[in-house]
Formats: sequence, C-alpha cells, structure tokens
Amino acid sequence: MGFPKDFLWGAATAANQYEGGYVSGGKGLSVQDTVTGGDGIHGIPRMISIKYADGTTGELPLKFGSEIPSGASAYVDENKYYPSHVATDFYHHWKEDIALFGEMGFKSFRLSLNWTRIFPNGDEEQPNEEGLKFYDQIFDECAKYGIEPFVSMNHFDCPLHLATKYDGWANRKVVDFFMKYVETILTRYKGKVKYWMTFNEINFCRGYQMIGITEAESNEQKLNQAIHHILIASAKAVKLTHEIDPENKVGMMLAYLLSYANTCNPDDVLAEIDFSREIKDFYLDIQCRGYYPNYKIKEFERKGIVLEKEEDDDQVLMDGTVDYIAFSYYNSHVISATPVGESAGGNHMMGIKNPYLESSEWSWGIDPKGLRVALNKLWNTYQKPLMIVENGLGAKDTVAEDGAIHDTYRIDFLRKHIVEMEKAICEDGVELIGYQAWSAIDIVSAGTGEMRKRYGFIYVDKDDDGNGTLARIRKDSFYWYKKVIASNGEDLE
Ligand code: BGP
Repeated sequence: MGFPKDFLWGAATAANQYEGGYVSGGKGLSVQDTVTGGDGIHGIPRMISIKYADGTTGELPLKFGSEIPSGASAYVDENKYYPSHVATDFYHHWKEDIALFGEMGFKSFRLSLNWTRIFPNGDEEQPNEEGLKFYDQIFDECAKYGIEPFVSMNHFDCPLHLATKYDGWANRKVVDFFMKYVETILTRYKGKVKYWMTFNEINFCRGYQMIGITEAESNEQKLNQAIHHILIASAKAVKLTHEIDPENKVGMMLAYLLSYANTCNPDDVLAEIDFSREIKDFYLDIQCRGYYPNYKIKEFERKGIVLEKEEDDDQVLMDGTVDYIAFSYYNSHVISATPVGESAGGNHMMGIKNPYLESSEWSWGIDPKGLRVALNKLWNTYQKPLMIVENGLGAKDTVAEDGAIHDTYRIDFLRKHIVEMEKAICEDGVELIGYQAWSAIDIVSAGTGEMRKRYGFIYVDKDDDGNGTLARIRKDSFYWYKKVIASNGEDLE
C-alpha cells in the first residue's frame, strides 16, 4: 500500500509568471509581456497595452499587421505595470530557488521555457545562445539535487512578433516556427530533460493572451483553425521528441475541468456531456487516440466549420499520440441545462455553485474527492499513465510577527487532495506517476496578475504593484511538504 517507490513528488511553475528578466539575455517580447496588472486591483482592468514606434499606444485588440520596430523595450508603455517583466525573478534567483526545492526533497520540478528567450521574435533562423545557456544552468542545477525536470514546451506563451506579423496560431506558418523551436530545445537538452509536455492546458489555448490571435472569441471558424494548428504542432512535437531521444516521455497537458450534472434530469446529463466534450474530452480524445472524434466532426458540420488541412494532417495526428496525460486540477463544475443558481468561481469559470463544497477566497469550489473521480475517469477511458502537474490553493498569506507564514489552510487543501490521490492509486488501481503542487514558490497569478493570490511553499516578498525585496521565506507548508516527500506520502500530519 502507499505511494509507488519512485513517485515523482514536486511542484510546478510557468515562465511568464515566474521568470522575469523579460528583455535580459537577448530575450524578445512575448504577448504576455504586454499584459498589464490590474483585474480589480485598484479598480483597473487588465489589458494588453503596447507602445508603437511612433509613440502611440494601443490596447486590446492590438493592431494586427503592425510593423514591429526593433528594440524590445519600445513595445511596452513605461507608464504601465506589467507583472511578467520581473515576476518573482527566477532569472536572478534560480540557484537559491532550486536549492530550496532540493531542501524540500523535490523529485521533480515543472517549468516552462520562454519561447522568446530562445527565438526572440519566433521566426529567426538561429536561436539565441544566451537563452539556451540560461536553461542549461537550470537543468544542471536540478541534476545536482536529483530533481527531474518536467518541461512544458509552451505555457500560454506566444512571441509578440508572431502575433502582430502573422496573427499568431491562426497562421499555419507558426507551426513551422514552433517546430524549429521544439527541435532546438530537444536537441540541446537531450539527456538533461526526459519528461516533456507540449502545450500547457491545451484546452485553454485560445484568445490573444495565450496564442496571439485576434477575434478568437467572435470567429469560431478561425479559432478552430488555430486549435487545429496547435494540435498538429503538438502531434509533430510528440513524434520529434521520440525521434530525438527514444528515452524521452512526452505528455499532453490539460486543465481537467471535472463536471457534474446538476440533477438526474436527462437534460442536465446531456448538457454535462456536451460541456465535457467541448471543454476537455475533445483534446484528450484527439491527443490520446490520434483522430478527431465523431461528435466534433458532427459539430463542425452543423456549424458549417471547414478546417483547412494539409494532406498528411490525419497521419500526423495519428503518429503523435502522447505517452502520458498531465493535467491540472483545482476545482469542479456543476452543469445545468437551464440557467439556475449562483454561478461558481474558477479560472475558467463555468457552471453553477456546488452546495456541497466549500470555496476558496477566490470562490473556487474545493473538491478533493473530485480529484479521485478525475483520476478514475481519465485512467478508465485512456489507460495512459497520469501525472498531476498542478493542484493547489490560491490564498492571501500574511507574514506573522515571528516572521513565519502559517498557511494551515494550504496544508489542509493539499493534504485532502493527496489522501484522495492515494485512494485512487491503492484502492482503484489508477496508474499515477507523480504529483506536482501548484506552485513551487509564489508567482504571479495567470488569471488575474495578482501577487496576493499565492500558491507557493515559499513566500516571495512582492506586492500587487511590483514593490518588494523579492526575498524568499519558507512557509509552514514548506516544512510540511518536506515531511510528506521524505515519508513518500505516509506522513501527512
Ligand atoms: C492554470 C494555469 C497556471 C496557473 C493556475 C492557477 O490555469 O496553467 O498557469 O496560474 O491555473 O491560476 P491563477 O494563477 O489564475 O490563480
């Protein structure tokens, strides 16, 4: 009983929320670097805010096709605050941070690479050597502590130049640019990185901030074409990952949005099936089985959506099925055929409030048993090894008078999820290879750009406006997780 001997305990991060150094070492701008702070902080909404060479400024949607002047800092408005620019500064704290991860006993650490650190514009012939070297150091440092890196090739990240010149992933050419980047990183980090993931939360790769396309919400034809390009790129990346090193393991990464039908009314049940297909099953089916499922084909027929495909696209999808399923799990959703009840909170907020669950400070329903349900559904349907690469509680932490951070609420959240995870392994026979909490250390919130919404085991001194020393402090959850890992999940107290 208990967790498998080689269970990959660890935690996760994402480059644009953590790394900072947004124009250091030759890095180019990514779309995320043009997203301002805000979202209710001081009553200011978040926006894409950019400055053009002629000095004019623009806000979402960006002028598509605008000429990009040279010199990355020309594109942001110095009067605005952009959380990704410094984030929590992994760029300058990597040694210290990885030492702290080592101290916690991490077996694995998930990070994403900044595409624009390696190809500053996205469409160059040659990569930026300084950017490649940055990640060399990271992987070498992880190796010192016996930490297995899990690398997301893309975490909500699109070079700004690809957005403005090509309309992001709406343009098929971006598949080739991406593949050049993928080949570069796979070749460079061969032997250093074994576990790869293609696109973070591929089911949420939509919209300007994620994939650099305009009109994503209003033009379904265009959005589905862009998603097709992403799926093709992912499948090609999977194949190449195996070709470059047969030892590699490559997974898809999905936001697992568990959903329940609101009642046993068959209309609610059908509504839940529709929701699930749209929001997650489609991505799982195609990446695990290698072809568009019938319900999607029928949906396209109904809506008159016709994808432009290259001749070998079907074969590409078939050849690019994944080795494992990585997923994030935060909360669950209740789906009703008719609009009833109060709506629920969540990053990708959908559905109505579940009266059986407690909620986080950000109104996300807390559902540890739902994790067991999710693990069982995934395993029973696809029989691919599973990896939890995000699970955690966003909460406001305060530094107590004794200088400590007593985040018992976070410990409680994680403990309850780990208990259910163990049941899924030991009682249900689910094949789960590891667990990574979100997040290893405090980082900027993806959804809101806030700092006060913290997830980490390590507190970082920084506020919503970017002030702070960036000093690192171990939270109570740090010591707790260290014990969990040391006991291989036996000691959860
Ligand atoms: C997921 C993203 C992460 C992360 C997490 C928490 O959707 O993959 O990047 O941030 O959600 O969300 P938030 O930061 O908005 O609280």
